[in-house]
Order: sequence, then C-alpha cells, then structure tokens
Amino acid sequence: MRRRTFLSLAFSAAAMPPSFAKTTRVAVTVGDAVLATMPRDFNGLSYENTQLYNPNYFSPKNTALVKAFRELSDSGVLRLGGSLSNSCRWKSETGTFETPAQTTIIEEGKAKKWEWKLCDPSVRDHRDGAITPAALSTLRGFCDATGWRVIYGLDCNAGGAERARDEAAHVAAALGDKLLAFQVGNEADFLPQYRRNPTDKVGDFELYYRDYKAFVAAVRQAVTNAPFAGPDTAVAMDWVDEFGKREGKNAVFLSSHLYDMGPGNDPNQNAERLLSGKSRLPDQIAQAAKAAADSGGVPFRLTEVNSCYRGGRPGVSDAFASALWVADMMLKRAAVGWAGVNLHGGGDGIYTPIEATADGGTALRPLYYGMQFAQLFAGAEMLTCSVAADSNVTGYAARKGKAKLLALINKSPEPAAIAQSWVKHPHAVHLTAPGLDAKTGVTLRTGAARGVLAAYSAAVLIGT
Ligand code: BDP
Repeated sequence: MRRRTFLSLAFSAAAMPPSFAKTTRVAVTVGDAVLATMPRDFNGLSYENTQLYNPNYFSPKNTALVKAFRELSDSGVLRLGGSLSNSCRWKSETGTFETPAQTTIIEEGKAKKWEWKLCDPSVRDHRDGAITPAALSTLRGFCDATGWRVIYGLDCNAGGAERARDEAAHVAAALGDKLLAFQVGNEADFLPQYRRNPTDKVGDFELYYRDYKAFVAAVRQAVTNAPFAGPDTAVAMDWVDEFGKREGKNAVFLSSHLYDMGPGNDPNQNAERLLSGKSRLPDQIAQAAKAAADSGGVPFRLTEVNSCYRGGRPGVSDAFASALWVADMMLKRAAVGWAGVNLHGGGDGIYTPIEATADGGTALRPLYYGMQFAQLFAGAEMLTCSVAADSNVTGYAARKGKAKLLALINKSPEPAAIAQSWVKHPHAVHLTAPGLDAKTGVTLRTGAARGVLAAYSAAVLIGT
C-alpha cells in the first residue's frame, strides 16, 4: 500500500456563520497513486452521420461551429454514426451500390426515424441526400481547423461490403491521419439480422462478426492499413469482450454506448434521478475493464453517451442538471482509464451539447459547459481521491505538470463546506447557473477559490 496523504482539516460547527446552518461538510482525501492519465483526445462528440448530407456543416467555413469545437478541445474526437447510419445513402462517382432491399431500408429510415431532429435544418427538411466525396473533403477542412479526428461508422444495414470499400477508400483519402478508426454498424446488437430468434432482444455476436470480417477484408483491399474499432454496441458488453478477444491489438479501441437514464418521454427521468448517480455505469466499468484485459490492453471508448435515450428529456437533458451530470460522468470515466467519451447530439436535439439553430447558427447548451469543465483535466494524471460527505458531492484530483487540480461537484441542494489542504494557493474555475433547470446563464469562469461550494454548482481548484 502506498502512503496516503490525509489532508482534510477538522471542522468546527460553531465557527460556521449562521447562514451556512444547513451547509454540509465535505472532507477530501487525496492519495499519491496515479489511477490513469486522461488522454488529450478524451473529449468527444457524436453525430448522426447523415449530417454529412450537408457538406457545408462540418466545414471550415462554418466558423461558429469550428469555434465551438475548438473551445471544447483542441484535439477532440468526432464520432459519426447513430441510428441514421443504419439507413443512410452513400453516393460517389461509381454510384450508390444499393440493392432494392437496401433502398427500402433507406426510404423507411427517411419516413420513420425521429433522429433527423439531430441534423441541421437543411438535412432535417431534405432527407433525399447522400454522403458524398464533397462532404468528406469539407470534413477534412473542418478537422484541420479544429484539431479533431474522426470515428467513421460504416453502414452494415442499408449498405454492403462493396459500398463500404468505396466509401472507406474516399474517407481514408480525404481524412488521412484525421481518421481515427472505422466502425461497422451502429448498435448492431439491436439489428434484427443478427438475432437468432425474432424474440431475442440482443443479437448473436457470431452473426455480426461474420459481417464485420467481410467489411474489414473488403475495406482493406482498398485501404491496406485501414484502422478499425468496435463493436459500438448499444448494451451488449459481452460482444465487446468477445470482439476484444478476437481482434486484440487489431482494434484501435473497444466501444459501446450508455444512456444513463430511461426514455426521454418518461416523467420519472428527472434531474434528481440524473444527479443520483444511479446507472448501469458500475457494471459497465467492470465489464470494460475485463474486455480491455481480455484483449491484451486495448482501451475502451464510450462512443455514444447521453442522459436519456429517445432524444433526451426536456428540462433535464437541456438544463443545468445535465452540465453537473456530464462533468461528473466524464471525470469518473477518466479516473478508470477509459480512452474517451462521445456525447451524442446534433441539430436541435434536446440533449445536444451544441445546437444547430433554425437560422443556421450555432448555440451552446448547458451540457457543453460541463464538458469544458471536465476538459480542464485533459492530459492530467488522475489520482485517488475520496470524499467524505453526508450529501451528494463528488471529487476528482489530478496532477498536470506542476499544477494540482481538484474538481468538486456539488449535486445536492445544500451548500457544501470543503475541507482540503492538498491544493495550496488555489484559484478556481466555477461552473454555475441560476438554477438546476436553467437553460441560459450557465457560466464557466475563473475566480477566487471559496471554502463553500454553492448548492448545485461545481469548481475546479487549481494550485500547487
Ligand atoms: C441510440 C442511437 C441514436 C439515438 C439514441 C436515442 O444510436 O441515434 O438518437 O439512441 O435514443 O440508440 O436518443
């Protein structure tokens, strides 16, 4: 056991001003052990890949979007996939490669899927487009302007291996070293063609893996060293484990998704629930650790994540509660050594971090500021940190060069008095808003460190 440095200070209730009568006490203990380094490209966003139907969206000329990405991270990861990537059209000078059955899937997707809301107005209202080489070339310009790289989802539902070869060849040529990896299929564990029985909820990995191998082989005929990752499942962590065992270091990373709560149309999915910390996460952390070990050390990336599935819950997923949630959820995953997370969104989706407004502009949602908060830890060594509190406060400690960072996230309705002496001479970056349900007025600001963290607020103490 390494020596632990217990640095909390004792409290005296009598010393507290009366206005802090209901203030809870929080004692922070930081250890010396390094848990993991938060990768510089940890931060990420996830979009429906039909957003590429508009070549002017992910474009260096979309300067407001470039600014939003850059101010989130100078080396982030844009994942293109989502439900619409299972029914999207690709069109190059060679054609669309569609069979009549695949055309039917694309037409059904156009008519029935709600996820078009996650695309900017020009795509949402004109679904007849296709991903084209022109969009890939502007995407490259966007990557150069932002410093971001791309995870590109290939359609194994409305597209076959021939199409994948043509599409991947264009993607690889356009993106070059801005391509982090291809994935095959979005949430293939839920695709009907991989179920042994129609009543099965989740498909059979063997059936998927056959297609996966065929896609990799076809793509590598055109792009010899094409990088792949996967299996990008909705829920099946046993697929992740199996994928890791078979692919090992052939895969850039292992991936799956998580929505912390239930469906967005369920009124029980409220802010209190979101901040309670109850989710599938503890299981997923254990399963991801096993998969990484079984694969010989391939890291795990959460390629799609958000609060509520089916688009998010109004007043929760688009309000300040989501900012506190995302700050906590990102740092928690950084501390267990994950490769990164990609927050799903786009268009004017309820849970989107960055909104594409009706007039073609860009607006930042509360969630965005929570992601910026976590980004302060990019490149830092995460240390053991325990928080003794009688309320819902979480803490994360790290060293970044000579600086010490201590994030404290108060997810409770009472102010929290912080006892710590690990960070010396701190200043602070404060994440605040007028209230938990605030949709505007969210700020992330540098200021003086305070001994008391306001109800529903967070701060990173930075010092020596
Ligand atoms: C995931 C899909 C994504 C959806 C999301 C949701 O990949 O496209 O938008 O669910 O339900 O399964 O919000």
